[in-house]
Amino acid sequence: MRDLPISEDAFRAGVDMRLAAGDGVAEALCGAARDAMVPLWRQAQASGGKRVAYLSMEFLIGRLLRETLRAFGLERAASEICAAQGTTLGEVFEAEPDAALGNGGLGRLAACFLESMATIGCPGVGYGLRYEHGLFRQSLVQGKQVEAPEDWLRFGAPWELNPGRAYEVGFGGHVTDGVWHPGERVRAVAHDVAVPGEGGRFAVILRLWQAEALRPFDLGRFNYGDHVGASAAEASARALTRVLYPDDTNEAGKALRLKQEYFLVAASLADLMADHEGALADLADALAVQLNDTHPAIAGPELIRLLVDGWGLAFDEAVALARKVLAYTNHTLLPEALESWPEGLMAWLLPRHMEIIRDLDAALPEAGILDHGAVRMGNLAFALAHRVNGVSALHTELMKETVFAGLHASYPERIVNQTNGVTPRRWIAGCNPALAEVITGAIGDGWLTDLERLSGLEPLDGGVVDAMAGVKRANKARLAEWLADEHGVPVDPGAMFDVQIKRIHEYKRQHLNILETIALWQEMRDAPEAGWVPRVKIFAGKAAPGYHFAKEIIHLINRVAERVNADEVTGDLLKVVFVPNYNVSVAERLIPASDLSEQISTAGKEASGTGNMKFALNGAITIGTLDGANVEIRERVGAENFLLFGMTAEEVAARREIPGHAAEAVASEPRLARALETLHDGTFIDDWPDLFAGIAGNVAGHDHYLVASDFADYWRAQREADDWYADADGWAQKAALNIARSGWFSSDRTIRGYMRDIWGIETVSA
Ligand code: NTF
Repeated sequence: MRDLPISEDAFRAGVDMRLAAGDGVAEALCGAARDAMVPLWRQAQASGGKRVAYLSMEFLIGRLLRETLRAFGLERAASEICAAQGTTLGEVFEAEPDAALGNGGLGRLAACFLESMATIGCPGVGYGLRYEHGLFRQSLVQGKQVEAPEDWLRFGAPWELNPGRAYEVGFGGHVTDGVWHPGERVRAVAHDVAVPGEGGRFAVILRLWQAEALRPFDLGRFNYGDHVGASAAEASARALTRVLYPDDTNEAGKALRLKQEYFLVAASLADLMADHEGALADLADALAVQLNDTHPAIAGPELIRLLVDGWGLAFDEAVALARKVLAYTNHTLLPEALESWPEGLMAWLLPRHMEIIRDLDAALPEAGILDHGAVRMGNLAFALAHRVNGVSALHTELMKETVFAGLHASYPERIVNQTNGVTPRRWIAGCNPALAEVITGAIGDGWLTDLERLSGLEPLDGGVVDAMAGVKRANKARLAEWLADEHGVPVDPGAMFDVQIKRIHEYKRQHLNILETIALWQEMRDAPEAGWVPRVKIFAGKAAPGYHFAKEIIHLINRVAERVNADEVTGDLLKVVFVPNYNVSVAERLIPASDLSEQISTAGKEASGTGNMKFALNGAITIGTLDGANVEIRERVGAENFLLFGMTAEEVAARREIPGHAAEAVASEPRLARALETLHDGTFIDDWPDLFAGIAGNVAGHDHYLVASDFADYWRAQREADDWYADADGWAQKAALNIARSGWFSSDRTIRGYMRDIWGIETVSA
C-alpha cells in the first residue's frame, strides 16, 4: 500500500493558507480536502484499461466534507484546526449544503455506486448534470408542503475541479442526405467532483455538465439598445441545466426534460469518444456504458449516430457495437414512470435520432420500440443493451413476467439481477461512528471494506449486544434533543422510534402508516392504562409538487401530529413528528436513532428500496411486506428478526380483481372503519371536516394500493412489534442480528456484480 496522497501536515498547511486568504473554516477545510484529491483526480483521468461510464440524470451525493476527511484519515487534524478556530468539526459539517442532484433512491444509489467504485478500484466515471437548483427545499406551512428552490451553490462550489473540457450539443433543425444540421447549439461545460474511496488511494470522477451559450453576450444587440436581449442566448442555454425535474415516478412528456436527457448523453458520449485511443472495433474492450434507468436511453441512437455518421460504420455494425458497449438498469415497473416520448416531439428535437429509431424499429420489430406514435424508451434501452438488470431478485423476476415479458422471450439471456446495496462508509461509519467503534472492537478493522465480515459478530457476545443497545439509546437521546430544539416536539427517548422516511407516494403507503397511527391513538384513548408500549412515529419525505394525493397525505400526517401531540390523555404514549425537508443529511441523523424501519409498500411496487438496507445495518428491525429487497433482507436476517405482514405480489394481483375488495376489508376491520371516520368528522381539522375525505374515499373505494386489505395484518404486526420491544433484551438481540447479517447489502458487493456480469471489468490496484 502506498502512502496517502496527503499528510496531516500538508493538509494543515493547506488550510492555513486558505484561512489567510480569508476563507471561512468550512471553505478552508473543503478547499484543502479538494486539493488533496488532485493527484487522485489526475490518476483517474488517465486510467488505461477498460472503464465504465455511469450515465445518470441524478446523483444524490449529499454532503462531502465528512466523507472526504474520513477517506483520507484527516478527521483528527481537521478537528484540531476547528478547535483552534473556536468552532467544532460538527458545526462545520452542518454548514455544508446538501448537494441534492437527485430525487430519491435512484440518485442516492448512483452516489453509493461511485463511492464503492472508488473504494474497490473499479475504473469509472459518473456523468450527470450540474443542476443549479437541486431537489426543492420543503417547508411546512399549516401542515402543508411548500416548495422553495434549493440553492446548493450559494457558497460557491468548493469541491469542483476544472478539467477544461467542453463540447457543442445540437438540437432541432433538419436532416439532409443523412446529415444532421441542428437548428440550435449550446455548449456543455464539464465540472468535476472527485469522489474518493476509503483509504484515499483511488477516486472516481463525477463529471457534471453545465449548459452555456456558444455566444453568451451579443455586443451588437447591446449596442443597438437591446440590453436584455443581448444576454438572451445565455439565459436560454442556462435554462437547460437550471433545475432538476422534481419527480421520479411520473415524467410528464416535457420537451425540456428530453432536452436535458439528450444534453447529458451527447456531452458524455462526445467526451468518451474523444478519449478513445484504440481502433473503433476495440471500443467495447475499452468502455462500458451503464444507463441508470431509461433517462439516458437516447444514448443508444446517439452512439449509433456517431458510429454511422461520424465514423462511417454500416448501420448493422453500429448497432452491434453499440449493444456491446451499452447496458441498462431498470428501476421501476410503475406504468406511469415508464418513459415514452411522442414521435413528433422526438422528430422535432432530434430529427436524425428519430430516423435511427425508425430504422431500429424496422430492423427489430419484436422489440416494440414504436407504439401508437410514441417511442418507448424502456424497449429502446432493452433492444440496444447487452445486459438489462433489475435491482432486487423479486423485481428482476417481475420484469421478466410483466413489462419485458415479450423481450425476455426473444432474448432470454439478457436480463440479470443485481440487488442494490449501500455504502457502509457513509451509512455506518459516517453517520453512526459509535456503532462503527463497537463493531471494530468486536471484530477488528477491515469490515468497512469487506462488509460480509459483519457475520463475525456471531455468535453474539452479550457485551457487544449491550454496547450496541447503548449506542442506540445515545443516538435516540441526541435525536430527541434535536426534535425538541429544532422542531418543537418533545419526545420520550425511551419510546420506540418508528420511522418511515422516503418519497411520499401512494405505493409506499404512508397513508397505511398514518391510519394505523390514528387507530392506535383511538385505542390508547379508550384504555390509556392498558400497558401500551410508547411510540414516536416519525415521518419525513417530499411529495412531487404536482402530486396532489401525496401532498394530502403530508397534510394529514401533520394534522394528526398536531392533535395527538397535544392530547393529554395519551401524553408520552404516542407522538407523531413530520421532519421537514428530508434529504441525505436528515436520513443520516434519523437512521442511527431508529428502532423500527417502515418498509410497507404494496408488494410488487417497490423495485428494491435502499433505505431498508441502511436501517438494518444500523440495527433497526424492519416491519415490511414481501416487496423489493425486503425479501432478501428477511432471508438474510432471519424470519424471526423481521416483522412480516401483508399480501404477496401474487395475492395483490388476485385481490385487485375482486370487486369491492376495499369495502369488504373496511367492513371486516372495525378499527380501520373507525380511523377512516376521523378523516371526515372534523377530528383533525374542525373548520373543514371533509378535508381528508378524499383519502378516506380512496382507501374505502378504489384502493389500488390495497391499504384496506393489508390493514388488519399490519395492525397485527405492529402489536407484535410492541411485544418484541417490551422485552428489551430480546429486542437488542434481534437488532444486533440485523446488523450481523446485513453485510451482503454493501454496494461494494453490488458493484463487483456489475463488473463481473455486465461490464467485464477488473479492479485495478492503486
Ligand atoms: C427507485 N426507482 C425505486 O423506486 C427503488 O425501489 C429503488 O431502490 C431505487 O430506484 C434504486 O434502484 C426510481 O426512483 C425510478 F425513477 F425508477 F422510479
